Amino acid sequence: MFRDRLAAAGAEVGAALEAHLDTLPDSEIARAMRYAAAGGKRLRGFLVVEGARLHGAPRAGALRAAAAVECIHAYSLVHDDLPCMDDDDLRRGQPTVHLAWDEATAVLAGDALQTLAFEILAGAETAADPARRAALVAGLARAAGAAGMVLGQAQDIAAETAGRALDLDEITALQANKTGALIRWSGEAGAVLAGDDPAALSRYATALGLAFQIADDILDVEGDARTAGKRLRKDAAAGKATFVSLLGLDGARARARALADEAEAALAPYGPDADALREAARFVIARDR
Ligand code: GRG
Repeated sequence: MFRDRLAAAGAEVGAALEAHLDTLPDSEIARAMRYAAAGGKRLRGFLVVEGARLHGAPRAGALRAAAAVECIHAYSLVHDDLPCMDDDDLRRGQPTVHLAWDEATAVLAGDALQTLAFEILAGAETAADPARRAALVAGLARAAGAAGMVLGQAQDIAAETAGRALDLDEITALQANKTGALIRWSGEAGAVLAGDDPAALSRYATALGLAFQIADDILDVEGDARTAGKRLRKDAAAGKATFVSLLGLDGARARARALADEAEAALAPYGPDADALREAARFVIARDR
């Protein structure tokens, strides 16, 4: 079953990530980083590992790339939860880092998770070929920064004071940056590790990323906060335009299904070997957390 496969890969990625965190000197920051990096579905790490398997890249390097993207993801959640951003009190079923510690610790733990990601990725054990390591580092920096995730976050914050709701094209572009860029990098990384063309995985992950975000908007409306491990119904309360507010619940569900189909179609060159990634596309639109 797909959930078991995701859980098994997630445990492996989590163990790799913990091993890197264990190289840090003991400190309150390192403890906050460990807390922030714990848990989660490890979907981005799973995509890296599965892409690497499809392209025959060594598992050890794939686990490093997977740990790196999960560090970036964890940092983004810690900073997103800060009072100056989304001001959230619950993440992955636990108090957010700025409540469990304080704001300064949360900012620094996020910063250090980000730098740890690049330390892991740049390490010689990630890929023997330095050009592949450099491509992964540059790609992740681009995906996480002011051309990707940070830009999307800034667009999201700007939308709150724009005086009008964003339209469908604007929301799609915002989310392609905010959550899509990191998911796309995760999808492509396995091919890059193997020195292969990532085009098919890129098409897959681009559609998957948008489907993931639509599912997140649906979850915000329909989900159970205890299962999701985070506060829900925030979008409507904030008067934010989402895929649900723009398309309606049924329309959003239909769009997510069409994107999952598109993601699956992109995997045609891989045949049945890519079945786990096909199931991931179905999982993403049906998830409850
Ligand atoms: C602070 C620079 C900066 C960026 C933050 C991605 C992001 C940008 C904020 C997250 C806000 C959010 C809840 C977006 C919805 C989509 C999303 C990224 C959900 C969380 O990802 P999951 O479901 O989380 O993969 P787990 O806990 O399973 O890893």
